Amino acid sequence: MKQLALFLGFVLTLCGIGLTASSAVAIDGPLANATVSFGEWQTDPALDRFPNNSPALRNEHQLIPNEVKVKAGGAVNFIISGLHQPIVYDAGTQPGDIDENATTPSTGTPLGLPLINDSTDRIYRGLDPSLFPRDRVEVVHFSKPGTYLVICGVQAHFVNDDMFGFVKVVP
Ligand SMILES: [Cu+2]
Repeated sequence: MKQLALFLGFVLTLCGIGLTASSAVAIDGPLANATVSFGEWQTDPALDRFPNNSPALRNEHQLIPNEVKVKAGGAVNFIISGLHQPIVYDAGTQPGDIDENATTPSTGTPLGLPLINDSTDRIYRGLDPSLFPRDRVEVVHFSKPGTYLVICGVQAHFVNDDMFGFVKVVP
């Protein structure tokens, strides 16, 4: 009898593990993730980046698409092309809420470029873009419904070029 109880306990433990594992399974379907082009290289006139050329004046400072939708628990793939830094603010934050004068200097190349450093309601700040190649990816998880503001942390891009967009997270 004691052995049976132990066995049942073992089975229940296995089930518990199974339930835990299944509840942690990632969401599926077309709204499980979305892709945002975070800056784009121009092609007119033709741009030749070979072998390692990233001209600052040949980059579009935009988020395309400007608004994407994912389900809660989903992710957004920010495909970064150019010197950009994705920063995400909590649901409801508007571009006008950002203190664009609160900055921190970039630490790589270029050195001392003002990067927006307003931590109020900030839920994600990307890498210092001056330390990395111009083309890279950051994948950001969105756990709760709401409309999230995403800005480029490069001060001049946000202030002069309106480089921002939104992630709409649905239940
Ligand atoms: Cu930018």
